[in-house]
Amino acid sequence: MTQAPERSASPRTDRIPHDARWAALAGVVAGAAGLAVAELVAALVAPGSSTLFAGGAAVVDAVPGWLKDFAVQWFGTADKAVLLGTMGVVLAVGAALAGWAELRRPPLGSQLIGAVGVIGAVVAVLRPEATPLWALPSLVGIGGAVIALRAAAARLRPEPDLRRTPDRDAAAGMDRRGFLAATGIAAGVAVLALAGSRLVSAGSAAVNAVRDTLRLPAARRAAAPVPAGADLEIPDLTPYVTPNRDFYRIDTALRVPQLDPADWSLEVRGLVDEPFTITWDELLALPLEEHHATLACVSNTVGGDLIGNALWLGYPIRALLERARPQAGADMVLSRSDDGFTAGTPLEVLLDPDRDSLLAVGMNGEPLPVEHGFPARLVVPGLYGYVSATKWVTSLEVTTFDADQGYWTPRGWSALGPVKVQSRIDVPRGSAQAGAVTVAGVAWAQHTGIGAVEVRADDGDWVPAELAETVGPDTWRQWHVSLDLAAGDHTLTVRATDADGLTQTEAEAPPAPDGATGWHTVQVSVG
Ligand SMILES: Nc1nc2c(c(=O)[nH]1)N[C@H]1C(S)=C(S)[C@@H](COP(=O)(O)O)O[C@H]1N2
Ligand SMILES: [Mo]
Repeated sequence: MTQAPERSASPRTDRIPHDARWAALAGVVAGAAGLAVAELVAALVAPGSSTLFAGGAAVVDAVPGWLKDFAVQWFGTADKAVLLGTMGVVLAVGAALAGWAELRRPPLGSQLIGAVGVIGAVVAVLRPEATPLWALPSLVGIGGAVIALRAAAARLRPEPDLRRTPDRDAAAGMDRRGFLAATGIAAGVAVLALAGSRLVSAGSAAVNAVRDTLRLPAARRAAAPVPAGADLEIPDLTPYVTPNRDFYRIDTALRVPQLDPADWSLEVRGLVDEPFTITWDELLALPLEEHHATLACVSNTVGGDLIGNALWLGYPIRALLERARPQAGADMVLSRSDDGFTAGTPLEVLLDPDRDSLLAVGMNGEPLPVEHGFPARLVVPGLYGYVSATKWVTSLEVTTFDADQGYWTPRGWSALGPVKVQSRIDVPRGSAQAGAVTVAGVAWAQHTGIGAVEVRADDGDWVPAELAETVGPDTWRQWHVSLDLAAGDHTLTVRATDADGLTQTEAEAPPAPDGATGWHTVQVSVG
């Protein structure tokens, strides 16, 4: 075969070694190997320091409030999987483009991948919980990716002197085996590194094992027993106490922090006379208390399910703060999680002797599940989780609202987050039989308590619902009522009034900045 030398500069898509698709594949394989090696190094350095997770965490932090809200509403607890999946697609496309660029305009592709590595390293080092070592995974991993890509691409590209020869077959054909070898080695490294990182992070399975064998002490002050009438046990009605496996989970952690209680401690510091640190064993030796409290997320929409009620075991935050002796002028406690999340809680609320705010270690009779904050978290009745319920908590800093703010405040959420009175219809959903229809649900106004719930069908009169019993004002309350409904389509509406006489507003407001309002309605077709 003969070709004019001057044609050799035109794009050659006819031969595999010159096909941009092979270069793209090399890019993807090199990128995957780099990320896998970064995972492996991260497993040794610190779990959150990998390019993927540090980058993902930075994306989560950079996401504006409305988009976070949107993600939670559309994907719920799958929001993290969606984020990681999207990142995977973006990175794969980027790596393919880098492979192609490396073929056509060397070393542009390696530069692109290298830039991702440098950005990954910088982003990792800037994580709130990072040390300088956090740069390592991205630098080592992406360095490896660059080497792999250069090696593979060089084999797709005839040597410059050969490029000028008319005999391109020799030039092109010679590279094919080398290309496959280079790419194959990179793919092998990717698989091995991933397997290795799995092995090393089996340490995280160890935290689960520690949790499984852990025995928490009994409460010195037990919770008031749940009255028999607190749970109406109506089919499909949310149970009074939410089982741990059904408890909603909301946090910014792409990777659940794995804290071994033996290494955990809580530091109480800031504007205090007596800063101190308490270890796990010291905490468990203190007289623990148990309280039921309903935890709600500010992102919950009207009728939504980002709310749950549990029995918490822990030590009063008030007692910890009193021991540290807050100074005059302080008005906020900034609690910090191992993963860098922070919440700003009014000091006054935490010092209130009538409010059972806990540094909790137990949830419904077990150690906290790892995704709910193991080994310790805060629970403050009456405040939304984002300003109070720090999971994996490692420090309490007494400070001021002027000097500091919690994680969500600069992202468009209110600095103060008292829970708003709300109610939800759980039953019926969809359809019902004509005649007496049981309508039931839950209502909450944590720390104030629910005074009344009313339901109406269509534009009819409000009918008072019967309230179930409750352990106290800090939990939600079930309610039920029987309505006579004729065949046809109906809209049921509920509204609650708190124990202070405040009835929830009909005005609809979105979750941001301080909690959704409006009445929950459901459509029922009665036949
Ligand atoms: N470390 C950490 N703690 C956190 C959060 C977080 O993102 N990180 N989110 C808060 C929010 S917004 C809520 S609503 C509650 C949810 O607690 P749960 O996941 O146990 O239901 O945790 C709070 N504590
Ligand atoms: Mo939340």
